[in-house]
Amino acid sequence: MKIYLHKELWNVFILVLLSVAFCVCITVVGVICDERQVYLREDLSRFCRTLPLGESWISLSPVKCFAACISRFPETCRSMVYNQVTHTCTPGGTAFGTLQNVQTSIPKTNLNEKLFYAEFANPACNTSNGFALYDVCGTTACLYLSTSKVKYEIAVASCAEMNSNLIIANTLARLSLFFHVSLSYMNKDTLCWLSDNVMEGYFVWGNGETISDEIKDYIWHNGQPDNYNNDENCVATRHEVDPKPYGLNDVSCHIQLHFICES
Ligand SMILES: [Ca+2]
Ligand SMILES: [Ca+2]
Repeated sequence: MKIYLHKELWNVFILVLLSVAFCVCITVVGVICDERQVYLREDLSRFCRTLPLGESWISLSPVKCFAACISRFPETCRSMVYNQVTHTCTPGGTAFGTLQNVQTSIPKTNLNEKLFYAEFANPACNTSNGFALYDVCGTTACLYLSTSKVKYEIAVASCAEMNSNLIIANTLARLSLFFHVSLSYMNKDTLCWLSDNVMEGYFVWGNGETISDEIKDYIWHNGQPDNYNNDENCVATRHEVDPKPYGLNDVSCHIQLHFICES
């Protein structure tokens, strides 16, 4: 794995780090023998957060901090929080944006702490048919945002016709990406590929997965799912009526809503 600092970062702090990055890059390539290229990007807005992976330690720079994080947690390290004053390095998982009820995330309120997250190369995206790349805190997806409302069944079929699928938000990172695009780019209640059509109360994503432990405490809007009128087996965002806190709502599969496809 090669670690680079993101080219868009140009402030003085980052320029100093760039000279350090090269040395650490060589070290990490030698240890890990992995040709993936990873950009290490600072969250300048303090919008992104991450879940801590373990105890903190002292590292002399953010790049060395991330290299040690990758070494200790090769499967799960995707970010770190670095304190510029104390040089404390706290390892983190995949970064994500705003989600309700996430209490254990880092960074904390200390202004000396900065979050850096790994950003992998963008996935292929054919933008000639209305798809485009969207990114939240290093998680990138090729998405089509609907301009009209349809029933769930039609949304699933429409995405399939475009060689894609209705969006699956099965991780914290993908859930925050879905919320972010639904809220910031569409500002509409938006369907995802999740339903309890087969067994009431047993929600299954379009890829066959159930709701994971990682997201089960964050996915639902307050009081949802409620299977209102005994007729709610499909799932959508709920910010048109109630903008905060963000969370999903079970809705009738017969009502027409906007949707997002992912290729
Ligand atoms: Ca239901
Ligand atoms: Ca509901």
